[in-house]
Amino acid sequence: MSTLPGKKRAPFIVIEGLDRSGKTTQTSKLHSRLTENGIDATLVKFPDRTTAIGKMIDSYLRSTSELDDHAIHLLFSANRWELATTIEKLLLAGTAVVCDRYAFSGIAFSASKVDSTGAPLLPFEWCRDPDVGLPAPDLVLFFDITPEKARERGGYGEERYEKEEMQLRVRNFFRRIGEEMDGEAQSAGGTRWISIDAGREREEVEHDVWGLVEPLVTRGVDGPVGKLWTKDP
Ligand code: Z5A
Ligand code: MG
Repeated sequence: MSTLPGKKRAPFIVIEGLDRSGKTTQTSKLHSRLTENGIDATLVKFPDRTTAIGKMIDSYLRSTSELDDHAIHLLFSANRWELATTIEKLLLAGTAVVCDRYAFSGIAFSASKVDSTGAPLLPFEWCRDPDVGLPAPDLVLFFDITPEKARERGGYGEERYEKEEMQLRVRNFFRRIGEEMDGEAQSAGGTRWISIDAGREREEVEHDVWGLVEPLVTRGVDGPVGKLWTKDP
């Protein structure tokens, strides 16, 4: 049951960012803290490896299957669309949604893929198109971290994409997406994008996240859920 005042809906909060930046650690802490404070909240994560589509993504990421670059990109997007109606319903019913990665990872990682000559395999706009119209987050907290700091955290793992060269390109694409979101908050569906220095101690990051999220969940949000990269809701 909603704990929000009047006809307000709950906010959609996304934590995005680079590998090893602490997204999973902090989305989980945030979800627990909201619940402990009596605020209705649901935690979602993309890729959601539990669905049929998610299982295909999982096997691709662990390199146990091969897929065309276009096909895997569309599967990542479809994996979000599978949950789109659920997310919207939760928000309208007063349950805040905390999300670990979203469409921004989808664009940044796919647009960072290059061929053997270093030429991009998938155009940026093509990568964005399938996610146009998804529920728009009210707040994106972008976790920035230097490759050096990420390395201190045990370096990158064993999955596809977890290579430093790729991560540097991903970082640049995230910057571009963040600048565009800031510049076009309205056309982006009303999303606010805030960069967080994720290279600090867990407690410092948690403190900043809570400071940004707490007022939003307490106050609630007016109006319908926005649509990503779409002017009209
Ligand atoms: N991908 C894509 O291509 N297209 C898409 O549309 C989407 C994703 C949605 C798997 O994602 C891959 O899918 C990913 C992007 C691509 N590829 N890569 N590379 P994933 O979300 O499943 O990835 P992950 O396995 O969860 O890892 P991660 O996201 O890189 O990590 P994280 O969640 O940001 O960090 P963490 O697990 O919370 O923390 C990492 C370690 O650091 C851990 O040991 C923590 O205890 C430690 N940690 C956390 N915070 C701190 C601080 N503050 N100080 C010190 N140590 C810390
Ligand atoms: Mg994670």
